[in-house]
Amino acid sequence: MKFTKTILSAALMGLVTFTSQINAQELVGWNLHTPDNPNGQAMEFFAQAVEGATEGRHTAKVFHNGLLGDQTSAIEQINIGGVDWALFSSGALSDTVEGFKVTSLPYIFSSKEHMFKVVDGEIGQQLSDMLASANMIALGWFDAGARSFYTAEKPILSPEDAKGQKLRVPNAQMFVAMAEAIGANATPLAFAEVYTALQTGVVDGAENNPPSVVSTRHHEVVKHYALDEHLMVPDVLVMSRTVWDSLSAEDQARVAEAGKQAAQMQRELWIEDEVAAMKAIEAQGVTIHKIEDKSGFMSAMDSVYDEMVTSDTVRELITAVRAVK
Ligand code: GTR
Repeated sequence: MKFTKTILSAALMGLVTFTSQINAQELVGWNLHTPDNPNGQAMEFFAQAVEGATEGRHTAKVFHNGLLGDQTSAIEQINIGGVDWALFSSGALSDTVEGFKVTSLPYIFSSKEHMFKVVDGEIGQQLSDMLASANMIALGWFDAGARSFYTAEKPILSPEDAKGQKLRVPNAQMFVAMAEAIGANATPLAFAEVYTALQTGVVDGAENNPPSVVSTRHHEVVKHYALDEHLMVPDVLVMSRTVWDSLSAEDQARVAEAGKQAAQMQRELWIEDEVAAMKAIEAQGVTIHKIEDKSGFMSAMDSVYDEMVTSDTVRELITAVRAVK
């Protein structure tokens, strides 16, 4: 990362004041989450591992809490050099990299084991190749749990309950299609804006995994969490291909190993954090609704497939994902 380049792109985002902390040699990392959540911790680990493994030839710094901008702009920044490495959600990437539509489809994975088998295997490699064409090198797949709906007044226990509710979704076509499929009023908003939107009643609810509900304190401003688990969208740790190409082959191997270790660490921390988050949500007085029969949600979301699956590549990938046992 060249200092001037960082200054320029940060200036574009109105963030010049923060960049004075950025050292000329440092690889700038973008994280949407807090430093102490599993993603933040694993990214800190990665930053240190890169420095250690390359004997200081490369150093890395993570900017947490979306300090360098929201996820949509961070994806653009990786292309223009404002961000060197980042943790992105498959969902957020689905508008940019076609294959990520597949990992962002409702109920595409039958379990967490299925999801990891897919992303750690041949299909994950195919997705990595697609990412590389979009100037990103995949370094590790992180657990992002399952996303479920949480609401201020009426719980969403069936698709009918969502009708007319204003639900916040991330800024990607897939999420909008998903909310509309159950008759909700989809309201795309950046992650950082959701707390206030819930608190002031701009939206009636949102959807996310338990650790994100707690780290954003959304559980303080809702009453119901209905576990329909409609989306299991893994996150992916990426490095800008431009930066990657500038590393020696040895350093690339070391950085790749650091990415693998960071993913391993994150997956372990995530399991503990998910349990702690569910306890915190309950302790806050939010009613947790287990949904044993998800078939109503599943069939309602069939229409998302009709809308989003528009190419043979995506169709073939879906068939391949379903064939992984
Ligand atoms: C989180 C995910 C983020 C982002 C966020 C959101 O679970 O890790 O990448 O998608 O949800 O809802 O905006």
